[in-house]
Amino acid sequence: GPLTFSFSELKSATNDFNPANKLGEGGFGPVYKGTLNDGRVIAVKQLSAASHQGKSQFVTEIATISAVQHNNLVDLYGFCVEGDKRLLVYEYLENNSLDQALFGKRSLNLDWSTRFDICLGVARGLTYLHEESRLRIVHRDVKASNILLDSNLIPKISDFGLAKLYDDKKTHISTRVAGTVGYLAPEYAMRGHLTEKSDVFSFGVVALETVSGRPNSDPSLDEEKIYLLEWAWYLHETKREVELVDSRLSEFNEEEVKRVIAIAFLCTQASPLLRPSMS
Ligand code: ACK
Repeated sequence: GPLTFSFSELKSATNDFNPANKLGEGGFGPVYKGTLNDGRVIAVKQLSAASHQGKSQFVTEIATISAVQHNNLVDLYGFCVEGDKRLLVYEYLENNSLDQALFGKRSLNLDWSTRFDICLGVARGLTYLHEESRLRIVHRDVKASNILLDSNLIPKISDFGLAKLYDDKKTHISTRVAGTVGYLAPEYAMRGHLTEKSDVFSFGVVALETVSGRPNSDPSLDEEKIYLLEWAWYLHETKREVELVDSRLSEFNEEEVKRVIAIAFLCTQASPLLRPSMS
């Protein structure tokens, strides 16, 4: 399980939370790069305002990540609770987030097969959370900025502060919908109806951002955007993220993938289901 760290240990690891070591601003608060005495490079997330909600996300994050382990989920080394201070300590991932890799100032030049491998890794991580872990977990905030890439560009799902356990036999209705606009499954956004399929929808959006190289917020996304959302919807309905990405898509070239997506689009055209992109 995760270890406890003292505040002074994390302070010295990050050189007194030196702004030069700041990686960015997460949902929780600032994230710093650091090095522990044993040489491990870490990312330290600091909960900025110790609000009630922040504290509960902090606990959710620790409880959830401690209970799971998978090559496509970020590894939590430990945490620190001292007075009002709350910090989380993760393995450091050298290539930052998928969002940065795709759309950042120093975006990476990702070839086609790397893009697929990233989608596949995210799909595997999610499938593990949904079906293979001891707990059954809905992440609720799957988005490109929550996917971190290691030195080999292996994707690691992070940010479990909004995660929820779910039970197939019950319908979970959230009174407070959490997540990120643009990635939210329509039935969840509109009716608070939460199942693991909400993550599958978000995954579809991430997958198409990864494949198209364009953010889903890009207003100039034309037909591709329709494909994107239709594909997301198709994945969501079939809940077969791994099979689709793995055994079907990875064997196709770019043109063929567009065709697969177009077929999914045609299939869902006839459906009276919600049309997330066009409503
Ligand atoms: O997109 P980024 O460069 O990658 O900016 C965000 C920022 O911190 C706020 O979340 C980066 N970040 C978060 N966790 C880690 C980590 N474990 N390793 C490396 N960078 C991280 C993230």
